[in-house]
Amino acid sequence: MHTLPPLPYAYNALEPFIDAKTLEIHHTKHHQSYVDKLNAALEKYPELQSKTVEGLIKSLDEIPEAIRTTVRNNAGGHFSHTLYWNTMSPTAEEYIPEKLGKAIVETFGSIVEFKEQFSKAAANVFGSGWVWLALSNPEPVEGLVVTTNKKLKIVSTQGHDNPLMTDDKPLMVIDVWEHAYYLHYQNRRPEYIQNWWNIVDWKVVERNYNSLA
Ligand code: MN3
Repeated sequence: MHTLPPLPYAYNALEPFIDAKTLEIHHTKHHQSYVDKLNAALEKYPELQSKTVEGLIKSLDEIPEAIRTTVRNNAGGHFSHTLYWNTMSPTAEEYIPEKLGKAIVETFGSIVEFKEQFSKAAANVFGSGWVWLALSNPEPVEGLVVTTNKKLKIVSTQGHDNPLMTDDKPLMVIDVWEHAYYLHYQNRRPEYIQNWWNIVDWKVVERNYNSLA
C-alpha cells in the first residue's frame, strides 16, 4: 500500500508565499486522492503492489492496459507531489551550494538566467502541469564504456507526467496546477512562481544532485 507522506513542515510554515489553506487542501485532499486512486488501481494486481512508485512509473509498458493510464496519472501525482513538498522549506536559504551552483552556471550561463528560464517555462505550461530541474542520464550501453554525460535541463510536463518517464532524473519541481496557487493568487501564476523561489530548499536539491551526478 502506498501512503501519504507527512509534510516536513506545518501547513502555515510556507506563508506568506504559500498560504496554509492551499497547502492543507493540496496535501490532505489532492495528494491523498492520488495515493488512494493508485492503491485502488493496484488492488487486483498483487504482483505490482511491492513496486515502488518510481518503479511503477519507469515500467509503465509492463503495467496491464486496464490500469496503465490510472497508474500513470496517480503514481505520477504521488511522485511529483512528494518531490514538490520535499524541495520546499520554511528555512530555505537563497545560497545555492557550490557544486550544484557551478553546474547550473555551466549549463545556463548564470543563476539569474537559469531562474528566468525556469520561471518562463513554469508560466508557459498550458493548463495543468509541472516544471522540473532534471539531470539527463543516458543509460550506458551494455558492453561499451560510455563517458558519463549527465546534464542539467529544464523539463515541462503536462498532467502528472514526469522526467522519470524519459529516464531523466528529477532534482526539483514546481506544481503549476491551479490547485497549487489559485486560492491566494487566482490567475496570477507568475506571482506564485516568483514567490516560490523564496522557499526552494537548495540543500535538498543539491543532495538530490549529488546522489545522481
Ligand atoms: Mn498539485
